[in-house]
Amino acid sequence: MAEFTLVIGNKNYSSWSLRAWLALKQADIEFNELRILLDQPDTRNRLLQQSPSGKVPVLRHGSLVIWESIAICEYIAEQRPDRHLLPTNRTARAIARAVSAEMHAGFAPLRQHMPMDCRARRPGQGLKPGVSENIERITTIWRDCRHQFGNTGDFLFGQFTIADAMYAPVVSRFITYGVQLDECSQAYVEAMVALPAMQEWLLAAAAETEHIAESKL
Ligand SMILES: N[C@@H](CCC(=O)N[C@@H](CS)C(=O)NCC(=O)O)C(=O)O
Repeated sequence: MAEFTLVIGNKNYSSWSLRAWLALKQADIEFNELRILLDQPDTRNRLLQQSPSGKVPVLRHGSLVIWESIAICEYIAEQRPDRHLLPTNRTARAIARAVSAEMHAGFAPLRQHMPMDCRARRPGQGLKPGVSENIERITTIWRDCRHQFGNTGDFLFGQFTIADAMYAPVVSRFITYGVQLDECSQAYVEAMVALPAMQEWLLAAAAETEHIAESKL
């Protein structure tokens, strides 16, 4: 029995779950996974049994219950300092936290009009008001991080950090909605998708059989 349990939603749809799950995998932490299907008659009750906020993801570590994906990612980084899920350089660490918080708090148009649906391919759809501005801002963040901090690897801060976990669902969305990207952002998307853990999530999402209507996401 692993020390950690992560409560998640459907892998195909639950973007916030992906962030915490990927951080755990990249930290090389063993964990049990409890999946609660979203959009079912008993979803609300099942979520409330596990999660004080009634949302996933939730991480259980002994008697400690942590909700909110960004808090979970920070906790995971603290549990495995040797995995450097937060950059060791203070400047890089501050910016990693800033771009992670910006993702956690923002980009509502993108999240609303390009919901994560890993299996789907909807090129050209979702470009509703505000979405192009979100894409522009996200790709600016990606390029800036890659240029300033990325020279030791393929990720935003070189090696994989919690900032990459926070942007992982955006990577999936850009693929689903066929978003045209500059060379640097496209290379970043490809590096993220090539991660074995990301492949594992996408394969599991593809094998799920539940369908949630786009309008409900
Ligand atoms: N701010 C939260 C957002 C969590 C969230 O909205 N999770 C969705 C699934 S991706 C959820 O649990 N929704 C409840 C429901 O669909 O009933 C976080 O960062 O963890």
